[in-house]
Amino acid sequence: MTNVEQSQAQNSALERDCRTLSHHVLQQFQSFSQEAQDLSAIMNRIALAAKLISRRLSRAGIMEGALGVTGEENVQGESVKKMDVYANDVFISVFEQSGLVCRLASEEMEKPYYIPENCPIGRYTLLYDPVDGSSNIDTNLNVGSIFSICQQEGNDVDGNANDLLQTGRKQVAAGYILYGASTMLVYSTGNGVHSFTLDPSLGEFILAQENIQIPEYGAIYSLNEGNFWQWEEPLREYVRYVHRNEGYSARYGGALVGDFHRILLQGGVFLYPGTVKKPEGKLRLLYESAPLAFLTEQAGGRATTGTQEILDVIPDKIHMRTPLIIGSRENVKLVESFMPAQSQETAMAHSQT
Ligand code: P6P
Repeated sequence: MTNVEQSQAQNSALERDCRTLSHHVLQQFQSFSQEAQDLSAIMNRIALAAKLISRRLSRAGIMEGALGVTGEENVQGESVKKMDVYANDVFISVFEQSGLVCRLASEEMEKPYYIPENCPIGRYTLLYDPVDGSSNIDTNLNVGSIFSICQQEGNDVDGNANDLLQTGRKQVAAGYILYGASTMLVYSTGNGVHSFTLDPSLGEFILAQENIQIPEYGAIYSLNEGNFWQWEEPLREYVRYVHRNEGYSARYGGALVGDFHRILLQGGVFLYPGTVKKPEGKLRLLYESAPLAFLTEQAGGRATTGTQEILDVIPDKIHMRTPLIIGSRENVKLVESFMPAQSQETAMAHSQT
């Protein structure tokens, strides 16, 4: 390699290492407006939370407080892992004394957590699932954090955060962190979907991919077929179809973020449908399905309950659950083609609004 080529290679490596998350967020707004600076600062705090959680996960097997359960149950009635508590506290801690976020609504907390010193200065609310798929931790499989950022509307004087019961189209930003072979942060502020990889030697999230577009179609279908006996007949018909036709591959990791990330990059469809016993399904709208639906629509895909676009659903409570069918447009359309006519008409009407 000549000196010139070596210098060019060093410059391009330097340019790459300078494409950090906070710099990228400001670029999204192409201005230094208050909103741009707020979101850049909020994303920076989320990145700090991601680094703290990633660091503990990377040592889970050799340090206290990372593996196993607390013995408690959360508001969802699920067994709480030690990492769930740690990660939930991390997100709270990184926003205290930040002046940025006034409230945090989490899968792990029945009511939103208020940071009085930030209210009402910080007009933003963070909705998050601190560690999604935490049952994977004890077997060293991938887990994720999911986040959604909304602006506070009104003054929430009664502390019930009713202004959060709004459609996912009101999100100002959304994304997730995937704690996998590498730690990745994927986000959108409504101007495309962008991914960053944590460089532990720098302690920075470096831009990996800009304007990610989900393939129009993909071979992967991702759902827990152990629930087959609980599904409505139309969904069973869809699963029989992909079993009987060439060109489909089943992938299911049991952790939403990893399963979704695969679909985002390779195409296909992820499904967590309702069952006869639980028609609303398992996944929570405000801090699981809606943030991922925001990303999916930004990436050219679709996300539906089976009868309504996820981003059009208005929740009746913070921890509301909905069925989720999310991924490539053609794959979602194939799933819908097995739904009863009236559901298809409803879904079609919603998807064209
Ligand atoms: P099941 C993890 O508990 C989670 O909330 C999602 O991350 C994941 O997609 C789903 O539940 C897995 O649920 O019933 O297949 O174990």
